[in-house]
Amino acid sequence: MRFLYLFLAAFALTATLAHAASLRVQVVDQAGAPVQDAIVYAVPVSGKPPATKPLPAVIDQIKRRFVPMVSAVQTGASVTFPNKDNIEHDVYSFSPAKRFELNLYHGIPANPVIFDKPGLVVMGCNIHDTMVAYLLIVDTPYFAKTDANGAATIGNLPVDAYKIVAWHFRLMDPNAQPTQKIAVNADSAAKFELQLKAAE
Ligand SMILES: [Cu+2]
Repeated sequence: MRFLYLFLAAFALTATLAHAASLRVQVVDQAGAPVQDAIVYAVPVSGKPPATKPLPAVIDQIKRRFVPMVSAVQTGASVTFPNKDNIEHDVYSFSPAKRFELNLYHGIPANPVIFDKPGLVVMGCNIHDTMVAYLLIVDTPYFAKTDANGAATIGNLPVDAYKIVAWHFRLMDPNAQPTQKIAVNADSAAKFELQLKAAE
């Protein structure tokens, strides 16, 4: 009888662990070179993702650059834009997913910006033309950004079938984001080859 309990406990533990999967994604360009700063995200094929609360994010301004230059949030997330320079910035976007302007400021603006629609928001600074940031708003809590090796891991993914999407700000055709359908198990992997415009 004791053996049966042990067996059941082990079985329950295995079943619990099986619910948390991760997906490793490798992104390369048309020449096979690793692509940094690509966003990959996973949307369950069957129905909607769980109703998770979007995590807030921060986009700093440091030495007249947005840091990070590329990021992603779940739809509904709030983002703060701390200015860590000793000059003023004037952050704005004309993107349809979110038009806004934070008038000339130092330090941390009082109110975060809520990104309530999915899509791409490109931000700039009205004073410094070279400043640019890309924020991809996605309808899922499951996303990650590729590192210098073109690798990203989406963790804490419930075992399920997903549509995996890859995006990069230099995509040749921004409206044609490559997708793959994958049954994600305990430890799954996917690879994307993106057609990118040359870096400026
Ligand atoms: Cu500026």
